[in-house]
Parts: sequence; structure tokens; C-alpha cells
Amino acid sequence: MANLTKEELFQAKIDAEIKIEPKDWMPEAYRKTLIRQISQHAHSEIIGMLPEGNWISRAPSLRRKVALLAKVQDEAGHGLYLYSAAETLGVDRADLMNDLVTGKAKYSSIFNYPTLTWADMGAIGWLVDGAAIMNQVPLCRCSYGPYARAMVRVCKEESFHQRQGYEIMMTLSNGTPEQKAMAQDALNRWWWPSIMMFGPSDADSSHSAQSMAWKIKRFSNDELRQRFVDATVSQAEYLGLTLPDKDLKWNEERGSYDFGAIDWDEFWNVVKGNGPCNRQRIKARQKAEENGKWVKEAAMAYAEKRRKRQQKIKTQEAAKAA
Ligand code: BYC
Repeated sequence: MANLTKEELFQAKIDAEIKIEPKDWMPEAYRKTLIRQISQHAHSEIIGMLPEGNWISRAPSLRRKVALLAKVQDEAGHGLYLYSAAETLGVDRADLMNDLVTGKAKYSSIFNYPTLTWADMGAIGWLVDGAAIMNQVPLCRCSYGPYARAMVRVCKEESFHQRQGYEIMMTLSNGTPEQKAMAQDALNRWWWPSIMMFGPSDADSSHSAQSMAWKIKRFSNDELRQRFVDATVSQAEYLGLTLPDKDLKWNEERGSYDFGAIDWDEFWNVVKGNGPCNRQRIKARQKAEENGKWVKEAAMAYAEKRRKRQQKIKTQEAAKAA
């Protein structure tokens, strides 16, 4: 061990499944990769509140409203844990937020699609949170301690979200023909964007190989996408709904479903800011920042006042003791 370089020692720790903590030495590229991924993840949670928040006031019953409200509030909480995890790497939350509202930062493509009917609340919970669970459970074993620990609670809450979405789909699928048609229409619109959430195919994923060597990611984008498709087919069958993919077929040899070609042009178009709702989402965040400015200023002023008072007490105590 004595003649190993810092980089080799770092990799040895990762290989031995020892968590990396904020004050440990880490390669600059590891730190940057984590800041990139965690901040994009945090932004996704915050932007992710918007499509569903759109339906809180139009939920069909008090029970549905309470569940949806709780879900959307959970997403805000996820954003906060994740911004805190990013801050342990030496970045400032205000700078991250600035990158989001100026359109510089990325966030998940999925939240740039519109929520047109109540059934979309079912499809999002079932598919989007279902995909999130598939992607995020392995992140509970991420090599960076603060991110891994934040993900444990996030994943528990995502499970509740997935169940509430699936239950909405069950109710609609077992309802009137109009309700069932609404559920099918939501599935038709959310299926492809949901499987795009896992990111570009492995051949085009620029960060996967290094992130997997560092055990930030445990599985590749395509591996997780395949697991999600395999898990979701029988759930759709149980609902009596059809996944909108004529090429979806069980492959005996692979023990997995084959599925149709993903429209990567659509994916990159959305990632680059040209999806149906990108501009609307950023505008909503800009407005929230602007309207919330006074709250932040008041909180900062209070914190400063408290700090000064505590300093005064300390000085007085030191003077008394002397
Ligand atoms: N959308 O080399 P790759 C939630 C970008 S929150 C937009 O594979 P990586 C929820 C990628 O950033 C859901 N951009 O990257 C919330 C990279 O660009 P840069 C969010 C995408 O990082 C509310 C480039 O493409 N989940 O679930 O190794 C309500 C090349 O990609 C996307 C997370 O953030 C995309 N879909 O892998 C309900 C989970 N995919 O940075 C639910 C944590 C890729 O080079 N993140 N890009 O400019 C991850 O697991 C990984 O970052 C990803 C991408 C799998 C997403």
C-alpha cells in the first residue's frame, strides 16, 4: 500500500466498498462528476413538482388531493436533501439555482412534457416514479456517502409515489370506458418519454464507463432501461392496458423483452431545451425565485442577527470568566 499513488488508494477504497466522505481526498474529476449528477438530480426533483403541481387544485377527490399534495411536497424535500449533498462537495446552492434558472443546468427530460388529463397523474406515478426507483435504488449504494444516504429516504418515498400512481391507473382502468380510454391515452403519451429517462444508449453515454468504475453508477443506462421494461409489461397487462410499442416481444433466449427503437432525436431535442414545456418550466422557476426572494432575504437577515447575538453572548461569557 505504501507506494500507491493517491489516485490508486482512492480507487482501492472504492473497490473495497468503503464510502468516500466529504473531507476525504478525491480526484477533481470525481468531485465534478458528482456535482454534475447530484445537482441535475436535485433540479429534476424541483422541476418535477411542476407537471403534477398543475393538478393539485383539480384532483377529483379530497383523498386524491391529499396524496398528490404529499407526493409533490416529497419531491421538494428530495431536492433539498440533494442540494445539501451537492454542497458537501464545495458548491454553493445559490450558484446551482442560478444555473437552473438561467437555463445552463440540465434536468430530467421527462419533466418537459405536459400533463393534459388527471390520468397523467396516474401515469407519472406509475411510470416516471417507477423508472426513478429502478434508477435510484442502486444509487443507495453509490460510493459517495452523502449521496448514498440521501437516496435511502428518497427511494422509500418514491415507492409510495409509484403505488399512488398505479392505484389511480387501476381505478381508471376499472372505471367507465371513457376513464379507461383516458388511462390508455396517458400511457401512450408517457411510455416513450419514461424509457428515455434512463439516458442515452450505452454506446452514446459519455459518462457511464467512468461513473461505473467509480461506483457512482452501478448499472448502465441500457441495463436499467431493460429492467424497467421487463418489470412494467405485466403491470400494464394487469391494468388491461397496452404498451404503445408494436415491437415489444418476449425474447426467450435473452429472458427479457425486446422493444422498439427509441426516438433519440426527440430525446436530444428535449435535452437541448426544445421540448414541449422546457421554456414554461424555466419560466416557472424564475418566477418562483423572484417571488421567493423576500423570504430568503428575511431568513438570511434573521440568521445574521442570531449569529451576532450568539457572538455577543460568547464575548460576554469570556469576559466574565477572565
Ligand atoms: N434528461 O453519459 P450520460 C425523479 C444527459 S427525478 C436530461 O448517460 P450520466 C422524479 C446527461 O446529464 C429524475 N439529460 O450521463 C422527480 C449528460 O449530459 P452532461 C432524475 C439527460 O450522468 C419528481 C448526457 O446526457 N433522476 O425521478 O452518466 C417526480 C450524457 O448522458 C438525461 C436522476 O437524476 C435525461 N433523461 O447518466 C417524479 C438520477 N439522461 O451532464 C420523479 C440520477 C442523460 O454531460 N442521475 N442526460 O451535460 C443518473 O442516474 C444519471 O445522471 C443519468 C444519466 C442516468 C440520468
